[in-house]
Amino acid sequence: MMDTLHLDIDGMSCGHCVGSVKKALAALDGVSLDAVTVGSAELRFDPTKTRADTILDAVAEAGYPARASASPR
Ligand SMILES: [Cu+2]
Repeated sequence: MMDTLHLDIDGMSCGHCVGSVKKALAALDGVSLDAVTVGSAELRFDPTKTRADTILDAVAEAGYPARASASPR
C-alpha cells in the first residue's frame, strides 16, 4: 500500500531545479515519482520503507525547503 504525498517546495525556479529535486527524490528507497514541477511535487511512497519526514528532509538537503501540502493541485 503506497501513501500519496504532495509537496510545496520553495526556491525552485527552472528546469534545473526540477532535475535536482527529481534526483533527490529518486535516490530514496520506496519512493515513486508522479510529477515534479517548479514549486511542487507529487509522489507515492511505501511507508514501510521511508517516511514523509525523510522525504521532506531529502528535498531540503538538495537546497529546496519543502513542506507537505494539504491537498492535491
Ligand atoms: Cu533552477
